[in-house]
Amino acid sequence: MPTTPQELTRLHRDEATVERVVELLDRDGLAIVEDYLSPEQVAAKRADLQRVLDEVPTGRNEFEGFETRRIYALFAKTRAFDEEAVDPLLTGVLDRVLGDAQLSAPVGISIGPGESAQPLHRDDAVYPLGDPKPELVLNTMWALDDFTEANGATLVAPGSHRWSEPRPPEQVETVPATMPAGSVMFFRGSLLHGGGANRTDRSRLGVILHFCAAWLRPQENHVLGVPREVVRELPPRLQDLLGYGVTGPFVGNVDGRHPRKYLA
Ligand SMILES: O=C(O)CCC(=O)C(=O)O
Repeated sequence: MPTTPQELTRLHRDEATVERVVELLDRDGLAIVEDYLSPEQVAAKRADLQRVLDEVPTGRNEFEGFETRRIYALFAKTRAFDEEAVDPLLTGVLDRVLGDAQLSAPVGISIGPGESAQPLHRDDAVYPLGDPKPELVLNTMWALDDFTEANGATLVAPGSHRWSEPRPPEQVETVPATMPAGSVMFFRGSLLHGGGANRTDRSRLGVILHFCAAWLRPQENHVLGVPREVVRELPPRLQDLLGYGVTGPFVGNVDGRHPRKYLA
């Protein structure tokens, strides 16, 4: 039976296998794994992202959020998510859902006090292919604060990845994806969701590591956004994910060669 909005299934990290996560992604469009990061990891990541957030302006429109700060070009600015981008559970799920994949839009998101709810959207809607689409996008939200109903936990519409027809906004039932700091939520590109309103006096920090199929143009152009001298120092798998990979025999080549040759 599919889950009702009120009862999102939450896995503990010990029971979070690739199979279980994919099963929930198929059933609900999302899968929450609680306490995936330790409190020490959360504290270290928060501290480093805070350093970056101090320099970041608030958003320019309703979608970015006028009270929300976003860290774009994340891998140019922090090393805090290098390990998570190549995490075995994540890459196992990516293999199953997208096949060969790359980072598309990695962003730190700090929803400030007084922010209103973000318009609901599907992450795969940036690709003008009509619905239903093939599997193009898989997203993960890493909670660095407790995500609560009051502070802007992501609002999700469980099951919306399977709707055959669009529904008017007033017929879309959402539920806040509440989870403790250190948890990660996987969600399909076809799942309707959006940042929640923050009615507290503190900001809510999360990081999205958002992936697309490796043959598709990513939302953010990392090859320009992350300096080559930074990418050169990263492990090969992360270099791949940032656009220095080839998929199929030719997609991504540079002058007939593997793009990694240009990092040397
Ligand atoms: O911050 C959130 O909870 C979700 C943000 C989001 O979906 C987006 O910015 O595309």
